[in-house]
Amino acid sequence: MDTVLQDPVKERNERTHWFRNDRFGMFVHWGLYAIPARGEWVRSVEQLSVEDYQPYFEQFNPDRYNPREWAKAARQAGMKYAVLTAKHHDGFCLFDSELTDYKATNTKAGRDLVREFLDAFREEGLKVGLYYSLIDWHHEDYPAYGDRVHPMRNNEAYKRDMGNFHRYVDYLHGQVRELLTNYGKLDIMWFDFSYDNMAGETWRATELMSMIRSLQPHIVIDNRLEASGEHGGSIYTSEPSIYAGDFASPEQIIPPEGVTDNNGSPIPWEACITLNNNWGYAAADRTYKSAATVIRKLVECVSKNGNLLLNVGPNARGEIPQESLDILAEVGNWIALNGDSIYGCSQADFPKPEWGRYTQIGSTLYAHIFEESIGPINLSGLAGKVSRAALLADGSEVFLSRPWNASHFPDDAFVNFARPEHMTYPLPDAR
Ligand code: FHN
Repeated sequence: MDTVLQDPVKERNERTHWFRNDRFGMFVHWGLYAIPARGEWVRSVEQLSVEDYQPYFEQFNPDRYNPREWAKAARQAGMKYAVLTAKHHDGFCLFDSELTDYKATNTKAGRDLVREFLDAFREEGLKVGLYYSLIDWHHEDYPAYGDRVHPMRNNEAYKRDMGNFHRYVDYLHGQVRELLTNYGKLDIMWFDFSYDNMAGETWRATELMSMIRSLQPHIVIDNRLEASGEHGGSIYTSEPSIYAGDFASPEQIIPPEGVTDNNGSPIPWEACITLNNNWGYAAADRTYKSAATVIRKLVECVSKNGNLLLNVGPNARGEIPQESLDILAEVGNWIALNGDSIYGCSQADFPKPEWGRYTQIGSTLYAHIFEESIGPINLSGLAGKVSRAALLADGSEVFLSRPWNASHFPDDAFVNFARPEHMTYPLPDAR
């Protein structure tokens, strides 16, 4: 019987207040897989044995790793928090765990990459989180044979007795304890991922959550101890389990209507999205999203009560790809002018207009006009509900009664026009 919290929704809302305010974070997928540079699933996709993968451990030496530069790029992009892979599915630990030799401090790097990351991002004023993979392709007690996510799925040579799986779960709990004990205050714990019968109590999740809440009671946790992404889990019910998590984690998509529980009440959620098509560094993948696309995705998330966790995949020398840095800088230029329409904002009281999206904070409405809006942009629907309108970027007045075309506005990906003192509408009870 899963333990049901006294008032889980109230507790969740208190824990996630900062998270629902900050709206925009950086996801960082980094590890040995940056050397083959074919994405973080390369061991599985190419069915590489532990021995095949070992050269990457021996070579790993990110001589250009300077997390302060990463943190500056995130801050300047308008990101308010960041999550780093402390251990991904390949089992390689970027932190100095006492429980394994398969860690960065035993490579030529000789450094605790997690500690340096956390220090740097805190110094830049961002909140910090760690991603921890429940799946572990390296650990000898993690199931291999037949497990659909293990690289050597049906290779008899890798057939193992599930009988020792409890030793892996002990290891998992022990490493989470290390991360929550040895690295200061963490703001997010990002577990990844549950599947088939590998979920919930298979990870001894009740015991794990009790330990987490005792060590860092404030920490915000995703829903993947129980599920994966936006699929399922008791977070979608009015009685979430103790390990339901604090936010749903749709991946590579923005849910059409946002995320609500089975009573229609909004649930905190965060869409995690790659800048190109890979989480881990993939040298050949140049299919980067434009800054305009990123901004619109951020606006869309916020307009539906959600967050955007935008991923970068640093290379084997420890550098974020220049393409990613350029996009982040351009997004940052937009947010510097328009951040009021993102931070602290949520879904508006008005239905989505055909020419873009609304975000709202208190009685202030922000209208985001997407440039592909065709034909006149009719704002008259807001007349009588909004006192005045102005371009957020330069404060210039916008007449609600006048039909507009997107070309009337600066050639941003889209423009906002609002300002607390210019575009307010009477509170519902004052109408
Ligand atoms: O398998 C992982 C994948 O490598 C990546 O870490 C994403 C990020 O959310 N999570 C899993 C796929 O859902």
